[in-house]
This record gives sequence, C-alpha cells and structure tokens, in this order.
Amino acid sequence: MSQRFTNASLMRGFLSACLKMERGCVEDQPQHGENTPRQRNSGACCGWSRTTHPRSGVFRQALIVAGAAWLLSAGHLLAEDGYRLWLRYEKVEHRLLEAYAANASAIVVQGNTPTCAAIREELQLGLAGLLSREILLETNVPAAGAVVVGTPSSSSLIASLGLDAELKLLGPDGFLIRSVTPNGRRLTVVASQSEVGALYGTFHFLRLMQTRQPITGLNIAERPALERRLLNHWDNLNGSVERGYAGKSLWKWDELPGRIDPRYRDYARANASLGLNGAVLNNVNAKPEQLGTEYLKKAAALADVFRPYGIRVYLAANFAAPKKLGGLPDANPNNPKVRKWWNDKADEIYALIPDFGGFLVKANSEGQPGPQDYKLTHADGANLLADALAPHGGIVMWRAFGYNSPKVDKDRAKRAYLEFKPLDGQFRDNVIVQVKNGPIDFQPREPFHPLFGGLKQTSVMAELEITQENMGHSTDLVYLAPMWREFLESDTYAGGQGATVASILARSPVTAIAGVANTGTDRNWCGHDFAPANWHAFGRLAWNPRLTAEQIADEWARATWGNDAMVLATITNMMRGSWEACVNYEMPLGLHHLMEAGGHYDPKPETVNQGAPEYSAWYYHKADAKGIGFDRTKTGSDAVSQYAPEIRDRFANLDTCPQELLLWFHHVDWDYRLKNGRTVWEELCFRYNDGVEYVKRMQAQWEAVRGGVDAERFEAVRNRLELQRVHATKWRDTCIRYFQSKSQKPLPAYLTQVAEKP
Ligand code: GCV
Repeated sequence: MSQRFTNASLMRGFLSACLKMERGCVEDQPQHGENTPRQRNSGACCGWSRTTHPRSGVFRQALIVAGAAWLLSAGHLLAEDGYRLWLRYEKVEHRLLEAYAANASAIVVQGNTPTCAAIREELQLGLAGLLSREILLETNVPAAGAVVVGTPSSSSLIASLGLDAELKLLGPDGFLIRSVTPNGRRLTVVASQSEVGALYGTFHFLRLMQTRQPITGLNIAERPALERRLLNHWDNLNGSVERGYAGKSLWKWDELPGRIDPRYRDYARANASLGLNGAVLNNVNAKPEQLGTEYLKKAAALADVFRPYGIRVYLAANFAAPKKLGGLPDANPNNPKVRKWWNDKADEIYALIPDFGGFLVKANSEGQPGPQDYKLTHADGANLLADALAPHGGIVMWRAFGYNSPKVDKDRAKRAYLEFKPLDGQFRDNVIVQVKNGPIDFQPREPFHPLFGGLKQTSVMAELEITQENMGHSTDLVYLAPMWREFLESDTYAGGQGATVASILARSPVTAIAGVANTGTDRNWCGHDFAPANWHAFGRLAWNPRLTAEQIADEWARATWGNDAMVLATITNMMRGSWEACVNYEMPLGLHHLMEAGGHYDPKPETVNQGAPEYSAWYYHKADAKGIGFDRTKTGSDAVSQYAPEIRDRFANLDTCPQELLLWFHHVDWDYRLKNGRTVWEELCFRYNDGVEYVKRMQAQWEAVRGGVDAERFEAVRNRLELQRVHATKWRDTCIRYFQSKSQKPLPAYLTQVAEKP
C-alpha cells in the first residue's frame, strides 16, 4: 500500500517539476498601488501553480516519462510534507480513471482576467494530478467531455446556455455545475455570475473527483450562507503570531512590497478552494503603524496577490492611530480633526487597495484604546470609522470582546452583553458587531454568547478560534467542526423557536463570520498535520453551516490522506470524538478557564490573581469542600437571564441544563447525582480519565495506518500523539489531584496512580 502512495506523489511531484523547468522559475514582481486588478505573471517557483498556456508537448512528455521512470526505478522518494494541504490531487484509482477522464477531457475557460487564469491553472493542475495526464486547454468549440467554466459575460458558451435567471438566484459567489448536451455534445458547465464564483465552482468540481463522487448527471447549485467569510490573523509586524503555533507569520513585512513570497498565492488558493473571501492581515492588538503609508503599501501588495482568488484584504485598526500615528492630541471621535484623519486615511487606503474590505477593531479590551477613553460608547467609536469607510463601501467589524471592568458586573461572562445590548440599533449600517462564540473566551466548550439573538437591530457576526489556543496548540489532535456545529445549531429562541445562531448570522443586513487563523510558516502550514482540518472545516462551514462535521472530515481526509477505505475510516474515527475528548481531559462538565495564565497550554486550577480575579481559575470553578461550579442562576450571577426565556429556563434548571454545561451554570455538591447515576465527583473523575483514554485509543488507531500513509506524515503525527498523551495526562492528573484536595473524596480504582504522584 505504501508503494502506491509513494509512487503517486512521486509522479505528481516530478510532473510539476518538469512543468516548472519548462517555463522557467520567475518570481512575480509586485506592482502594488494599482487601481484595478491586473493580469499577473502566473509563475510561482515553489508553490503549486503552473503555466496557463498549452505548449507543444513532445519533448516535455518524453522528459516526464523518462524522468518518472528513473525516479521510480531508483526508488527516490519525494517527501509528503503537508504543504499541499487538501489540494494534493493525487491520481484516482484505476476503476474510476477512465470514467472521470471521459468527462474532463478538455478545459474551456474563456476570458483573460487573472481569475480566469487562476481557474485554468487550477483545472490543469488538478486534472493532471487526478487523471495523470495533460488536459488540453481549448478556446472555443469544446470537444465532447470538456469542462466549460465561466460567467455569461465572459463566456459566449455559458451565455448561450440561458442560465442567467438561475445564476442570479445564487448571488455573486454562487455557482452551478451541470452536465449538459448542447448540440449533442456532452459537456460539464461550471457557471456563475462572477468569475470568483466560477473559481469556487471549479474547486467544487475538483472536490467531486477528490472525494470520488460521480461527475456525470450533475446538477449542483451552491450559494454561500454568508457574504463575508474571513480569516483573522493575529499576526504582528515583527513576524510573531499571537496564539500562533505553526512558526512565524506568513506575511514577511520586511520583504514586502519588494518581494512576493510564492506562498501568498498558495494561501489564497487554499482559501478560495473553501470559499473564504477575506483576510484581516494583522493582530487585533493592533499597532498604529499598520495604518501608516509604508505598511499600507505592503498590504496592497498582498491584496494584489489575493485579488484573483477573490480574497479581500482587511486591517485591524488601532483606535488611537490618529494620536499615535497622526500626531493629533487625542483620538476623540468628537474631535473634527480626528474625523478628518480617519476620512483621509480611508481615502489613502482605497487609493492603494480599491477593494479594501474594512477595519476590524478591538476597543477598550485588554488594554486596547477605544471610545470609552473619551467617555463615549462602542457605537460612537464604531460609527466614526464606519463613516470614513462608507463612501468606499467598506465595513467596520467591531468586536464585542470586552470584560475589563468589574464595575459592569462581577461575572465576566455577563459584561459584553451588558455593554452592547443597550447600544442595539445605534450602529451605522456598515458596522457589524463581531462576537466570540461563547461569553468568556474560546474555552474548550462554552454555551453560545447571549448577544446572538440578544442584538436585534444590529448586524452580528461570529468569531471562532481555529488556532487551538486553549486546546493543546498544534500539539493536540482536536477536530473542531463538532464544536462549531454545536454552536451554529444552538437555538437562541430570539423571536421564537428555530432561531439558530446560523440563521441569526444569515439574517443580518451585513452577513459575516470570522475564524482566527492557525496558519504560519511551518512547511505544513499549521504545525500538526491534522490541524489544517480545522482551517478547512471553518471555511466549509462558513460557506455552508449545514454541512455535518462528519461530511467535512470525510472530505478533508480523502483529499489530504487518500481514499483508502481503511485509512479513511481510521482517520475520520479519530477525528470524530477528538474535541469531546479534549474537553474531557481539560475542562469537562462545563468547567472553564483552568489553564495557566500565559501560554494557555498547561493546567493550573490553583491560579490566583488578586489584582484581576477573572484571571484566577478559582473565580470560575469555585471548588471547595462542599462542591464545585459557577452559579449563574438567579441565586448566583443570573447570567442565565441574558438568554431568551426558553433558554434561560433550560440552563437555570438543574434537571434540564445540559450536563456538558452543568458547572458553567451551577454550583453543585460533590455528591450531586447525575442522570447516569454517578455523582459529580465520580463523573469528573470518569471524564478526565476518559479523555486520556481516547488519546491512547487514537495512538493505537494511528499505528494501524502505518504503511497506509506516507512515512513522513505518519511519524510526525505519531510523535504529536505521544505528546498529546502526555499533555492530556498532565491535565487529568493535575486537575484531579487539585479537586480531590478540595472534595476529599476517594479516587476510583482506575485513578489510583494519580494519587500516588507527588
Ligand atoms: C488577540 C484572548 C487571547 C488573546 C487575544 C484575545 C482577543 O484573551 O488570549 O491572545 O488577543 O483573546 O481575542 O482579543
């Protein structure tokens, strides 16, 4: 089996090397500052991209065949290093090859824009890999079996099919994939109103083959649920990444705009393949300098690379920039000079980046400046920036992540709601409030934030954390789609039953979702070879929140690891329960914020911070001799009242509160008996141990795929699973020992080792 995998990647690698040799390896020189998208040289030396132009192939084919034969016979191995993510395009199995090839025998993409070039390149690259042959580009009259991609305005062929009305219903990013037979010729049409939509359709078509689905009789119509689907990069100007665990920042600010790293384009390709269409380049803890002319030019160079792939650039803005960068005495929204500064800044940005998406702002939170510095509200601050961007069509994503003032409420979980709910309806139309999934801060499991459904006259977007800040960084294998599905499906009961978070997001005037990226300069992008599954899952859910975690895992695993049934079943099995396992070995039953203060990797349930109680673990778990948990019912902080009555009552009642959130909402005695018959103490022990056992099972399962996946990634994952076992065990043992020191309860037999340790 391993031979098969090795040969496939070998062939593909060599093929791509030959193509690169043929066209020469010329890096693009950026031409930032242009006002219109422009045609770019398509060469990318070290990426996946290849030329769009068909060339005479006799010499090349001979070279490929001879070279591949040499490589195979010599037993040379090309490394499988994870760089290609889910776009590996490995050759399909023999039984499917001819059927696929007959329906993807030629490519027709009319149009000469950079996006059309990107479509052509992707199809050529993808089909060459999947079908292991060169697929010809045709210009006009397609042969039977051709794939025709485009828009009615760029392609006369698409225009002739009369799809306009249907395409209109799918919006600018939506697409159709249809098997048609105009004039008796069998074709596959990928059509959209926009070229970027056609690019999304192209990736979808390739995905059908990557996941071994039929490509005949197609009638697929897709439309994204949300308009803006963004990654938030917490990347700093010095190249570090806040909460980044995969090397340095992808953006080489010191090299930009002079040198364009080929990786930028591959980043854009990966995002476009999922339908992601925006990137906030810099950390929300933003440096004012990011808005200075020097860095705007650098951002513009990135925007130029991303544009053909439909990715718009956004920037995190420091609210005090008019003062710190502009030299004004203050950044007060009521100061006309401050208004003018933001207006001028917006003009400057749009002159450099005509499709600039807008600003993301963290204000009056964790030390960041904001309108409250001038006794003004979040709405005043957001509207200031919104007014500057409005003439250009930009938006402001104003974060609701603020909890610093205990004066607002003693319970940190209540503060954001209390600050933002009274401002509902006061934000400009081009403001969208960005709310983290839960009311604390990206804990392994949280109930949904009450601002979803709570804000009724304000656009609301969700912020998810792809990077595993509190879930084992890039050491632990934790597949997050089940968590995001639980969140998106949560019924807020805002205005009645069925108002899920997903539907609330989709009904805002501006619709959006953001994920805090887990990318970095590590060769495999995300550190752990399974971590791209979370980037992938976020993108797929941003496009379609109804996809199940299982569907997405299956799709990612096939494209990333291959279609061998045993390998696939093992990998998806491991992924399936990995989030729940992490919750269990870190913070089960609704426990939260037990991690150590700085790195958020190790457990520290004993943390005490006198100065800022919300940084103390005890503030959250409140364990003592009698019991454990945070009472957020009427007898406690009454945070439950921030939810709609149906949800409030469900969470407040011990009988109906989901067991997974028990200690989030309730303080209970150690002997409190759960529906399964165990006491809280017993259940805690059980879950902590169960989490560790799951990791051990993943280790055993992974051993079973040895030889079924490439050796390089196999070893890398194997090593990380062992580190995860150590990490999980540390969490279990530390927490159990600590809680036992409070409860004084006996340990179950399976945990006696824990007690023996110092
Ligand atoms: C970017 C948490 C993280 C911080 C992060 C902050 C935020 O507190 O630990 O690193 O800062 O959230 O989302 O603003």
